[in-house]
Amino acid sequence: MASGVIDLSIRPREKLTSGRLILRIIIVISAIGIVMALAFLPDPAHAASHPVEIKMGDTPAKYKPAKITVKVGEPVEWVNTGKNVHSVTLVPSDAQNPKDATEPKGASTFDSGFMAPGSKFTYTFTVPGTYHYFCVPHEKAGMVGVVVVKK
Ligand SMILES: [Cu+2]
Repeated sequence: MASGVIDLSIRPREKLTSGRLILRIIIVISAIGIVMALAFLPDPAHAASHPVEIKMGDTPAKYKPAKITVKVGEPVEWVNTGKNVHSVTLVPSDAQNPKDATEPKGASTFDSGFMAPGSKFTYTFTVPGTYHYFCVPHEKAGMVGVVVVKK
């Protein structure tokens, strides 16, 4: 970078060439900027190829994070990182509190069933909106989660 700038000042006579060099430097600086942006900001393409992960722990029994926002078609993966059985359930008839199991109009309900420690459950949302789900054994203990799905 710095040496490139010095090279330019050595040949001030070549106006056309220096103009081209300035353009090249601008391109290089832009490329560096893009690389830095990719390194420090979340990359949507990267996020799409790796599911968004939610950990399920025991003390307290919680989803971490309890609330996430994803895009339609972006897979979400729940991992039971605890030693107890958990679940990822959006079945209104199984909920003790109706507010813990809601889905947008036209969306399907889903249920992982009981998940043993170390097991995973993946679900891909196809209808945008807000989903409230819960853990069957720990709903009363406050193990509830929210997924906001954007178009
Ligand atoms: Cu649980």
